[in-house]
Amino acid sequence: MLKIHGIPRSRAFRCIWAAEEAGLPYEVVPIGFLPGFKLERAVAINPNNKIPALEDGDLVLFESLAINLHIAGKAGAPLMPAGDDASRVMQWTLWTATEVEATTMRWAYNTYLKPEGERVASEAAAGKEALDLRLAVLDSVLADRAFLLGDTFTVADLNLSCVLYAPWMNKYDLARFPKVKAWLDACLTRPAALRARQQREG
Ligand SMILES: N[C@@H](CCC(=O)N[C@@H](CS)C(=O)NCC(=O)O)C(=O)O
Repeated sequence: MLKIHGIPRSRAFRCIWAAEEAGLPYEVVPIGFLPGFKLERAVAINPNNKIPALEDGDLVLFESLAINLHIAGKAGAPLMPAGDDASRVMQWTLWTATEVEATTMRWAYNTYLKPEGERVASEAAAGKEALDLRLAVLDSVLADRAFLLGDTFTVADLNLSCVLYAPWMNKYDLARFPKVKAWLDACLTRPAALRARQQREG
């Protein structure tokens, strides 16, 4: 049984979604930053004292997107394809981590996450400008395919769309990126995504 340490309102949502897509049994160990959940406990499982972390038998992992690669690897194809497509999954996951997440968070912190008085409008604008550059790239890639690797949803789609869930949910202007909008709609309304979102949003 997979143990996902975290709460659905955190990045643990991503790993819950991955476990749902993989169809693997899991339990959520509720460690978090909401009242009643002490984040200090996370350091026992994750040296960064952050969530999520995964326990799978003797294996303990941190980093949500790496956890998702592990979960998808256990499920195999089509979620985690083999051969060159496994390298493409790695490419998109690293692109997500290095190019997309920080720009997304720069926009999100300064748009709705920080208390109103702490938000900096110029930071929000800079985050949006940087994220728009990435979304333009993504829109061009999705011009001739439904998902990142072709016709089939893989963990590459999961890892990128779970990071873009924040703008998608919070009225980010996607009008210039219709392919991205359609792809996000498709990813984030999959049955497994809806089951994970129900835990987070419900
Ligand atoms: N890169 C890490 C980020 C983990 C992270 O920052 N988690 C947040 C919750 S979503 C956290 O634990 N924050 C508490 C803190 O930074 O003290 C991942 O993707 O797992």
